[in-house]
Amino acid sequence: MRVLTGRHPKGKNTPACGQTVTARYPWQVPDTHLTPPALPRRIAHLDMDAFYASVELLRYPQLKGLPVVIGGGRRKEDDLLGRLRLAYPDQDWSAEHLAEIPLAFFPRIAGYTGRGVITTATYAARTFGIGSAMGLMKAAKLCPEAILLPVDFDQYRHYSRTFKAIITEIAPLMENRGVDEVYIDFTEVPGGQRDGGRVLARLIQKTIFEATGLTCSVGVAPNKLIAKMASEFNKPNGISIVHEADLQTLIWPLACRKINGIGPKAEEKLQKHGIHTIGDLAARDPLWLKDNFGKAYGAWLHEAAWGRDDRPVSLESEPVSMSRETTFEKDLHAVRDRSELGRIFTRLCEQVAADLQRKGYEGKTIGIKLRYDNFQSVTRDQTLDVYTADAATIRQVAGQCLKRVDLSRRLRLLGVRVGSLVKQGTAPAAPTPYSETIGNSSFQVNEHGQTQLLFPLD
Ligand code: TTP
Ligand code: MG
Ligand code: MG
Repeated sequence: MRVLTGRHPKGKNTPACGQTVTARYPWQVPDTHLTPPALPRRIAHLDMDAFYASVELLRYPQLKGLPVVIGGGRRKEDDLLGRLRLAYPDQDWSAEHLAEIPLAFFPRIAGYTGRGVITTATYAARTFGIGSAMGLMKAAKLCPEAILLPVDFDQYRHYSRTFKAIITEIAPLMENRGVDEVYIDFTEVPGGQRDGGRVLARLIQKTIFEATGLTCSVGVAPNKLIAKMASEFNKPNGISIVHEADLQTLIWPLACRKINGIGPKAEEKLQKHGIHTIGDLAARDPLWLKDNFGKAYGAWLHEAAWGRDDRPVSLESEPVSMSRETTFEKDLHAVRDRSELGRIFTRLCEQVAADLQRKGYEGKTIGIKLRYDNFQSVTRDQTLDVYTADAATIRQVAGQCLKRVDLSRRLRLLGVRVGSLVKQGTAPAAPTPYSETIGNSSFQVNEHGQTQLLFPLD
């Protein structure tokens, strides 16, 4: 992985560009230490606004300003057009005419009864309290008039690649952080220091918008940790500039949860100790934090609260894990719905294996995730001695993980994950069959050793 530290790239003894270094007298040693002082680090975090929904609005501009939610299913090429052809057979309803589809033709969420979940919602829908990860049925109660569109990952991936290519044309030091966000090292880029980085942020925003019609929000700060928080300050289509001196006024009043790395569990524990804001956290003795949250995490909490983070912007970000999960149409029971669960489980394993193979990765930590009918979630994983992208192996090991969870409750979600990824073919030679440890006993599993899987292999 190539890593950028934001230091000035010129060699120490390199004269500044265009400058001639001469010694008038032999005893005068030419001053070759003309390297300009290192520039202060300026790191941007850029995040697209309501990304999936905004991409949908590009093809259906008539929905601009309306509450729209994305989720519930995958887009089948032109459900809508098919219905239009039936309703208005004398008109041309080819794909170029999507912008002419009358509003009345779009499906609403009113009366939705499935188990679908929202991936994202337009800002107009968010004013009703609708947001990512919310069940569509709940959203239907909050805003029955909201328009429901299915997901189209190919389209989102296309725009994801497009906006990232635009950024690297302007500022080459970019780290991919997912489908709709990146970190960018502004330090050395023209405009990256002007007005704290606002000039460059504005240029990038404008160029992305002109090329795609999509808006984004940018936070520019001394490091990734603060930049990530700052990109949310002025969403949508906003720019926020944060300097070190703004720590107390802009960062300390925020909830601890705003720090990327403080999840719901840590937040709950912090709250139990009366720590609500980042300022509360900064005020705690670092030794107390270490005692209560563990040495490494406690130390990190302290540094984060003081806005310190020197992680570099790395050019390539490798995926850490790949997973597939599904929420069932109705809750399923491990015994009563054994064969259906088995089929779904096998399909998830095959999908993860196909994802790994398509992208050229293999992994050795295989895990499962369950969500019960009471919404409680559990995960289990197991690490092998070998790296794999093989569906049957993933299925076998994930099946072992399933034996370690309570299966007396009904389930609403099942997921399979493969982690500790490496590029295919780069893994060190593997020892013999993998072993797993349950409690204190370690045993080998091989082709024939696998006895009873929870769900039958079909
Ligand atoms: P986000 O950047 O978190 O959200 P967003 O771009 O929709 O909205 P915002 O303006 O607040 O940034 O996520 C990017 C995309 O990832 C989002 O458009 C849909 C998808 N996503 C999910 O599928 N499920 C989720 O729970 C979240 C949070 C996002
Ligand atoms: Mg976003
Ligand atoms: Mg995002």
